Amino acid sequence: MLVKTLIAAGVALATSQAYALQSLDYGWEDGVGTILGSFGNLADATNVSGSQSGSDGASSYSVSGARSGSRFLHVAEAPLGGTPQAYLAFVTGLQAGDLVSASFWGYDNSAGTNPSLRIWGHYADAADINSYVKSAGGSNTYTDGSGWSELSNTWTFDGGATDGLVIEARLYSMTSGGTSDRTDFWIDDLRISAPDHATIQFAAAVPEPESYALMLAGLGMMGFIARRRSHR
Ligand SMILES: [Ca+2]
Ligand SMILES: [Ca+2]
Repeated sequence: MLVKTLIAAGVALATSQAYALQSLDYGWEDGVGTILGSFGNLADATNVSGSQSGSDGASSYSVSGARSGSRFLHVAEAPLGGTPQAYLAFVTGLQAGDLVSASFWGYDNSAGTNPSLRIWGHYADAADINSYVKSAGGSNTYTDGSGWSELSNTWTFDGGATDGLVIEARLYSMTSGGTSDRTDFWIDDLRISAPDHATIQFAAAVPEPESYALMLAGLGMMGFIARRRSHR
């Protein structure tokens, strides 16, 4: 499915816009990264490994481990309410007509009923991932309940309002019959494809505030040294 999508994108590019595609694969294997942000009642984003168990809203259920590699993402909806969103990636520097494809795998052992996951997106300003501008839509397909299943979607950037696209995992919990005010979810193997001129951010690529401040301080010092030298 993804391959077909990329081929279709390639054909579209060949006939209209000549830019190269970049793609990113992230499977949480760094053991550190989680998500870039969230909306709604999203709780306990953690980078996990090995067998995990949690609540499906009514009873305990478990996953034997990562879909690939050894690490994967855990998130929860707690307390239940609305449709929480986990921000998995932020694609910025986009222009009208750009194609962005994204996919990830979600764990789900309840076919045809919640809990389930979907892939969705919304527009935001590149300077602030929390600057919701408007929905970008997504795929109406849910995780299929067979264990790990893949969710994917391709967006054509409309470019009218802003220059960033946030890729979301949307969490759907039991709406009736539940006994717990919490549902756990697991995600692995994120893949993003975007034009070369765009920037793809995901959780592991964001510098810690401390190291980022040090980096800025270092750049400032270099500028100071350069200025001093130019005065000699
Ligand atoms: Ca993984
Ligand atoms: Ca389900």
